[in-house]
Amino acid sequence: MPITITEVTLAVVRLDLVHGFETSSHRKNHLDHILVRATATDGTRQLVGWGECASPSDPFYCGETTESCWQILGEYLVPMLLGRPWGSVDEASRLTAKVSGNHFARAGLEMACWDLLAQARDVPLVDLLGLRTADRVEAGVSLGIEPSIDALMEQVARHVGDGYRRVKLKIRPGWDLEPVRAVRAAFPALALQVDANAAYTTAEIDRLVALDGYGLLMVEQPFAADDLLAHAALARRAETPVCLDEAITSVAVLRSALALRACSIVNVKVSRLGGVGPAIAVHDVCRDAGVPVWCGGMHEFGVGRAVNLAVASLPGFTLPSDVSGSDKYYRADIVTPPIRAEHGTVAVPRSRPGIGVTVDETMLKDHTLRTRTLQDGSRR
Ligand code: OSB
Ligand code: MG
Repeated sequence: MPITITEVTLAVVRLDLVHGFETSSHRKNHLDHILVRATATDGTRQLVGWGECASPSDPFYCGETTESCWQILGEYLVPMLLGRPWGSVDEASRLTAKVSGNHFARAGLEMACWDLLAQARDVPLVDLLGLRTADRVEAGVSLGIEPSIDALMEQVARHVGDGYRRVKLKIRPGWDLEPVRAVRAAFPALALQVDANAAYTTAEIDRLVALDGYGLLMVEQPFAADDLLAHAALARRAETPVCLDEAITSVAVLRSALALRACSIVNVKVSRLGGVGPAIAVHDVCRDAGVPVWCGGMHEFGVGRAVNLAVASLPGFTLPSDVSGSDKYYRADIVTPPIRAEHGTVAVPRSRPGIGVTVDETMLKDHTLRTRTLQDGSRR
């Protein structure tokens, strides 16, 4: 039976980070994500599916913001889907295909569709995605820029002490060689990688080449999102593998990046790509090309985190993810059961149909800044 969404409630939800997070572009102490609650019928039962729009509030990682997602979801994506039956998430996505870009907004609604479909079929989401999925996902941590090397070393020691076996350091020109050298000296065997969030220009390429020799797993997105040739130039000169994050917005761009040899590793993010479907498509192309992938994150709350875990369980995800336990980020999450790491791995939710976590309505209410409900009549 096809699924028809009859009502959607959008909620801007704010959670404070336990530790402020600074990247090459800015610092943040809390996140405002939009939770998407979709009520639907599959002909016999009423179902409720959840999605999370993990857009940053500011247009620094990409052009989208919480406010742009609120606008695009409320005025376009949700009205285009309300009241229209679909039999697969691919079909649901085609109903909103006229909306170009806006991947974070799109991903929030698409996730809710996957949750609904998995519940309608009575299976955990992971069972809809593919064969040979893993039960646990190797998780690393992504650590922000700190005011001092000492403060950074304290963060690294804490997370290594918690059992994480892979650490990613945020870098920018001026905060790169020194922190890498210090962490490498103190943790000679630690799996270590760096992420520049597009902070470098090709004039600074020598600094990046100088990272060779510290045994890094990869350098992630040193140059601007659209500058594939700059990444190809670094890949030719450096031994450290180049990984792309912001640059990979679609399978088409991925194919161009691979053809230009701009990267040898890809960070797959459900939100950046516009949902689970596009993330799987990127995974499949990389697997066929022999390019290893790993699952990146956007500081997701429990809903998006559970979805990331299902995606990260696919067989091409051979490198440790950024999908750490919720307690790395938040004192309390909005879902139960809580998502936790043990010995640096996180279990893929499989114990119930759908995304595998339940939204705690009290937590949600306590942290909601505003809501908007749309019904079938608001169809576009
Ligand atoms: O570039 O991978 C990134 C967080 C926000 C925006 C961009 C990035 C990140 C992270 C942290 O590195 C990933 C996470 O722990 O969820
Ligand atoms: Mg990144």
